[in-house]
Amino acid sequence: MTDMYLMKQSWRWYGPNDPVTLDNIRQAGVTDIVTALHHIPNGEVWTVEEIRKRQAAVASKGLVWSVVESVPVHEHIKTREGEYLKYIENYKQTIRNLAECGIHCITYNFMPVLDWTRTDLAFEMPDGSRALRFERAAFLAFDLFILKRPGAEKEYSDEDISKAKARYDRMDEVEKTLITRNMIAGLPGSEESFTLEEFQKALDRYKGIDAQQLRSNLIFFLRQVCPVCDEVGSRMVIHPDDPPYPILGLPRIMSTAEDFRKLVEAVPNMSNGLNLCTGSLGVRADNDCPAIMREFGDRIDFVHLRSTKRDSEGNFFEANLLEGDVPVYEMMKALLEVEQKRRFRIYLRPDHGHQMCDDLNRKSNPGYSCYGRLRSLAELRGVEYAVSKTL
Ligand code: CS2
Ligand code: MN
Repeated sequence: MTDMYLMKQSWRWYGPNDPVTLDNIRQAGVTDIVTALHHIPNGEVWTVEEIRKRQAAVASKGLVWSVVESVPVHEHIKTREGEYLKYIENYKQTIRNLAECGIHCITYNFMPVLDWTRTDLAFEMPDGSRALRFERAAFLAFDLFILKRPGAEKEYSDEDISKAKARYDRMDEVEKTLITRNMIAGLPGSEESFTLEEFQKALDRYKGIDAQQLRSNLIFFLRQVCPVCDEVGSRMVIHPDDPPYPILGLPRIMSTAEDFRKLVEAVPNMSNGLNLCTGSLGVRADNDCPAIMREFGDRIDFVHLRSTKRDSEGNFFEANLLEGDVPVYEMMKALLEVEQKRRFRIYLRPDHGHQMCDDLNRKSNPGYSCYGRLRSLAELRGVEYAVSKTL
């Protein structure tokens, strides 16, 4: 297999506070680390000194920090107000500083206010492991009866509202507190957390910003930063919306292949890239992830391979890799074919995994415990090995 291009096995590490240590990760057998300087406030420049410090910690265990996930995009850039020009300049400087340190793959997202959203972070699977889940009725109950977002009731059908009311009536105080925390207290990766009041204020900043406006703000941002990336040989890879549709009255613009097509048309620079997350895109039945892999292959340097299982009510949970809706075999085949064509190894990481085995008694970042991701990674290796034999 000397001339096969295989995936670059990577793993997300939240830095020195991550309960899953670099020593653990080394034993997972990956070569590359995906991390971010979470301690630097959104919008500020990541200095070469800070980047080097993290890089040295990773290197001391024989690993390489090659992908940033994420350099967060400040809310002012998303709404194009306030100090957005300053924040864009800072972003450019961070890109340059990362490049100076040899780090060229930069993940980001452009979801207003929230990063990924789940109602339940400990949904019990039949085998006793725990998964992340999005339950639509519970989510609507939060929106309509806990947050009481003005105008929310106009966005849902009568049937939806009565289901949400019934769901709300079944919640005790503990569950109400828990779902509120899951919604607004910041999941790992999202750098923001709010009180209910602050949260409503953050939503209000998007009054008057529809999908078209948000897209134009993203294009504005990309037209500024992509030339810098071109200069220093880096690529911005956008993470898709999760879930891939508008929520809480907020527009979302990176949910489908068509959404990415529009971005590429507006900003054709090759540094305008995609972080293909099959777990996020796969929540929609009309997203064909292997086809997206093939269509945009030369712009995809980073893949998150995980699977979700959806039902007809609009709920979904994060399934075992090989048991969800994502066609993992087809996806791996598309990925390997793109790699051979490009003569390039794409960074691939297991995304969220189940909380299982000893991790059930340990605190870790939701979705980012150790064993569940080890299981996914092992399965991914097996699929890759088998598919590579057929090429
Ligand atoms: C991640 C996202 O855990 C996850 O779902 O894939 O938080 C991702 O890091 C961001 O959206 C990228 O900016
Ligand atoms: Mn992802």
